[in-house]
Amino acid sequence: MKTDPKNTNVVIIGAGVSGLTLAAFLQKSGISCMVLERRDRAYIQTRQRAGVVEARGVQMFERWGLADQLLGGPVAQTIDYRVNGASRIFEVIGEDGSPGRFCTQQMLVNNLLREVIDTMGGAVVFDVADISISNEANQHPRVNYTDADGFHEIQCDYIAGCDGDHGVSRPSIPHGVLTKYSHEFGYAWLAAHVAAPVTGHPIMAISDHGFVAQLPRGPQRSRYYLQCSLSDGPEDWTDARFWDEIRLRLNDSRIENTVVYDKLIVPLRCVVHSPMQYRNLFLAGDAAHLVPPTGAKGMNLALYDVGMLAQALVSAIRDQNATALEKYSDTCLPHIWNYQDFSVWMTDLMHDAGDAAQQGKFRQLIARARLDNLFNSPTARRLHSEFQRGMV
Ligand code: RFL
Repeated sequence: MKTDPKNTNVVIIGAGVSGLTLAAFLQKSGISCMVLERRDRAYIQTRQRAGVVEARGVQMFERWGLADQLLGGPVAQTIDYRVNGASRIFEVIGEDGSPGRFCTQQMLVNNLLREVIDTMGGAVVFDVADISISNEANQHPRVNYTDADGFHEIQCDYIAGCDGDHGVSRPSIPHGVLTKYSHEFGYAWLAAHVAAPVTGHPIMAISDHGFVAQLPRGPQRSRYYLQCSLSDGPEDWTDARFWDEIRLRLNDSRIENTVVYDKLIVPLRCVVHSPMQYRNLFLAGDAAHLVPPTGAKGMNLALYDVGMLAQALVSAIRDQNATALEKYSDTCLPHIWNYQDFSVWMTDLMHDAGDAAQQGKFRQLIARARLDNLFNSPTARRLHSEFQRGMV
């Protein structure tokens, strides 16, 4: 049964890190919004992904007065870059001294839900289905959806498409408006969440047998990433094979098998959809671009987008000045391309330097020389630190 149209300033599609951050910023500015999420609350509260909010993101949350409510404590960002078992510790040192903060994506999403729903009384509707978008010229946009109560129609001023790579926002834009730019690396990562803490520093390890990383995901948990074939499925990686390969690539026979909670195959690729807007619909986060997880930039780019979008929406709605909104895509894309460049550089470095079967011995030695530069050249070290902090 059709209900009366509801009105709100902004409909946000997707309650991931970008949708919920945007909702928090808009609500703090007195702009009404509504978040529509296809999953249930329990599912999004337990979805595991990123680990650190970099310094740029921390400064953004501080400007909006939400850093202490949403983020964990400062994190000394160090990386143990290992080559065939030999450790070299890289310290991420910022020119202005401000650190990133440890905050898993899951922790940030949980804190955002508490802030948006419980503290600010915001509207987040879970378990929605059949979202359709009407975004015609010279008309208020409308969003239709169904939930357990039936069919709903919302009229709004603007729509934020924060629904990831497989959402409905981007496909609602007519064919030919957006251009997709993409790059495939030709390999994948097996991502596994395990019951073992990182005991020293987070590890990014290069080995003649392929790449492996171990990153912290809580006091007793960590995430391993193992380079694997694009054609592999989780079923190809028994726990026994997984742990044998970790010991081999980390050159450490003392590592013990522990519980493996989940295994996921992530193909490594880059995608940019340009422009990031059409009429009154604005794309943010993974709905607009994807980066390989090597540079740990996906969540951080999503935060960058919604910081820009929130400011632009507040100017347009509260101050009746739409200039920043009209330039939203032009403002975000140079930063996104810069971090695509960093992510490609990191991904090539970490994989070319490893298994020579990947790109050949010549590229392996070039990549190892680049890695030496990170430790021997103050200029290369400073630039790498600033990219890690998101400040370039
Ligand atoms: P999300 O987090 O995917 O949220 C999108 C939300 O939209 C919902 N949705 C819909 N809702 C309504 N209707 C529909 N039709 C819908 N379709 C989808 C989804 O259920 C979901 O709740 O996108 P968002 O908000 O743009 O955030 C992007 C980040 O999640 C992503 O970039 C990062 O997780 C990437 N990433 C990492 N980023 C980092 O900065 N550092 C890292 O260390 C890092 N590690 C990773 C990662 C991503 C990974 N995977 C799973 C690809 C590690 C991995 C393994």
